[in-house]
Amino acid sequence: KFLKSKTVGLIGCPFSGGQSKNGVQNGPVRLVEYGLIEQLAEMNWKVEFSNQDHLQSLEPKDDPDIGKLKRPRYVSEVTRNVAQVVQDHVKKGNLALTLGGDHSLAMGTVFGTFSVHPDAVLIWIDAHADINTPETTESGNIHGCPVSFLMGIAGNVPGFEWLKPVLKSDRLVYIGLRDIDQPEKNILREHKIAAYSMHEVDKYGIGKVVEMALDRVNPKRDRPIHLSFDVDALDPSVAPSTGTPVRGGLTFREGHYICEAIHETGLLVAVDLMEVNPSLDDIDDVSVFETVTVGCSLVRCALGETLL
Ligand code: B3U
Ligand code: MN
Ligand code: MN
Repeated sequence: KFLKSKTVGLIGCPFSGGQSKNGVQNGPVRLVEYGLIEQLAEMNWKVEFSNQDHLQSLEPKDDPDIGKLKRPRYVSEVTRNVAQVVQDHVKKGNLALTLGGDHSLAMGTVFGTFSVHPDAVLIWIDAHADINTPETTESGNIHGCPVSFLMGIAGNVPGFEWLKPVLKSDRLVYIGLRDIDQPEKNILREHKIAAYSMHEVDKYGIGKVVEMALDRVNPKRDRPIHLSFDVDALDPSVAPSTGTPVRGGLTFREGHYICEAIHETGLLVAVDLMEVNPSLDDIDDVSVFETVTVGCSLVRCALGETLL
């Protein structure tokens, strides 16, 4: 409905500046090495791949903290660039598929989508709410903050003037939450943001949860959808190779079901797959293999791969 052709703009973003562990910048290369492009081509997608390897060169020589925020200038420059690439694809009617990299990149991807489709909705699949403000963040890691910036509740942070608030609180829904800071809980409540934690997934089942989520933000099923999938939403037994794993997550099938059901709406215009870290210290090859392959298969399901 919103796509002009079966073309996917595959955007590799080797970026780790939104958090403090090394390795997540290698996520995109690994996903591609494991065959993602061929797999999508096999599904009859035309793939326009661009690896944004210039992103790392945007790192400023000097990037002192602003308040608690770490590497603010670097994150801002990178996400501003990513926003432009996503925007170009979405404007052309391509599906924008961004591979991270850490989740601060979603400041760029979501901004890019919403600058073309201001009426879009954001479905955020994550163990974390990533809605800390520069005031509430304890870690100072900006990958814990992108949603507050997108909503315009982050206040004025020097360097982020370009990031106009595009996301209204009733256009955002979370699935998979289980590790939320107290100030984030307050923000979710205050803004009446739709959120389905693992408790609701257990209580209602994933089928019902996805339906309720879509009913909340997209009742007429007429708004374009941006899906931002943090691989740590999955249980660490399924996707261990990520920077901040949290026990009690989505099963393999629950994660895939979400992607399949959102594909079925026919409304998807952009997908992010974030926080795949194939080069963590102390991680074994099997864990990396499982995480990268599950990442590829989530993407395939979001792009229409079916079981039958
Ligand atoms: N809420 C914490 C932890 C966190 C958020 N996102 C991830 N971890 N991956 C924070 O740092 O803001
Ligand atoms: Mn996240
Ligand atoms: Mn997360």
